[in-house]
Amino acid sequence: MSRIDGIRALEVLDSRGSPTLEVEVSLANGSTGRAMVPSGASVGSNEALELRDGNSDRFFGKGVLDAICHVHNEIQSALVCESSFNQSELDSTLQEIDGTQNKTKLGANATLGVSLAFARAEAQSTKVPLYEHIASLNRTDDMRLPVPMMNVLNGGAHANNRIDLQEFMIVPTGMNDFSSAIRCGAEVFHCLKNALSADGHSTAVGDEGGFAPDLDSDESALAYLADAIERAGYKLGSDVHLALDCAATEFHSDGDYFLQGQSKSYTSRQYCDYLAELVVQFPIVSIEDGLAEEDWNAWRQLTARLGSRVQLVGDDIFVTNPKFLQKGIELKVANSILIKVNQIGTLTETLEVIQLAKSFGYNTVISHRSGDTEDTFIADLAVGTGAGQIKSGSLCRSERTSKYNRLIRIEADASHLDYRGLREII
Ligand code: 2PG
Ligand code: MG
Repeated sequence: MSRIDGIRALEVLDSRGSPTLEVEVSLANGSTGRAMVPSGASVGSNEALELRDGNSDRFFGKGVLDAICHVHNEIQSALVCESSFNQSELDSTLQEIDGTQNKTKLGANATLGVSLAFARAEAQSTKVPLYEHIASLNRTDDMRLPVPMMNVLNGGAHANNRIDLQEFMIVPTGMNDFSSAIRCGAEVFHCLKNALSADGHSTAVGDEGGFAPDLDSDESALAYLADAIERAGYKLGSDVHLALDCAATEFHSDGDYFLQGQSKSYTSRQYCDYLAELVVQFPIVSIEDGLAEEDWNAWRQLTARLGSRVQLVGDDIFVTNPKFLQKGIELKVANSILIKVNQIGTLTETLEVIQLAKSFGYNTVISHRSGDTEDTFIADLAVGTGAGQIKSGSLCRSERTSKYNRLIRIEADASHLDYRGLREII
């Protein structure tokens, strides 16, 4: 419980050079906490609202001064008072003063910045690491280091190439600790770079730091990854597996999936067949958004078909929202959920959806956004909730590696924390 002395919000830049909020919360006891808000490109249509000014004179309409005004006005007047708050009271107050389903009044970027900054300030005032503070909010002692899913090849909305699938990830499932998993990822990343360059492909990187070569098929991208893993001296399918984020909502329209790279249109059923074939061809342990957010029926079929062998992660379809996850649980859709704090807009609601997922045996993967910042909150969130997995992009660009580096630091400081490798996923 803490009394808040002041809240300050600033307009800073994210990794794409677009404005975002940084919020600082000062407590009456002198502690302070700061947080920066991430931003997506392939955005689910039911996500909480990211409030942008729309004033084309500034940042091409992307300014966040209105959200900042909400922090300095409505939010500040409700929270800077004689009362003390704990995290869930603070987050309920934010929800109340917003009063809408999707935070359309204040903006989820305003509420999230305040919510995360307050959590950091409270961790500082109780003198515990942020992940331990999060574990105490979550009433769990199931803290552990997550398995990283590292996106080393970018396509879709995150790159300027013909590859339709958005993320090709490596998952070092056979490592014994987190820092060895990162070392493995970095070694594979460099082998991939050499192989692409030797074949005359570009090694410029996309939004999440993965390479963005203009390859002609998804299979070719997967083959490059498989080859790089072996060149780096690891065993494909035991030391390291593969994972995909298709972000299929992006290429779904009028009921069909149109893959530009192949100039080919698939029905939902044919597209499920296509994914099932990829799983036979390559050691893929996890597929995120294999289908579009509105294609619930096909999601059910895909889950019935692959769900016992492959982790099927719902991102756009669940949008970190208990209401959509509940529907998924009832319909037996997916077996895992991607957790993005800015899809829902407060820490307490994020913790609720993680608890709901775990109580129904769904895996949880904590995620960055394609527009991110140097803020490392999600690293602590992954440990403090015992989420099991994290994806924070590739092994370069500091807004990606900052999360991995924070986890390396946590591992070094807290030798009691467990790391479970493949057992976490399957
Ligand atoms: C995703 C994310 C993060 P974006 O689809 O999972 O990798 O991308 O932030 O653009 O939604
Ligand atoms: Mg996704």
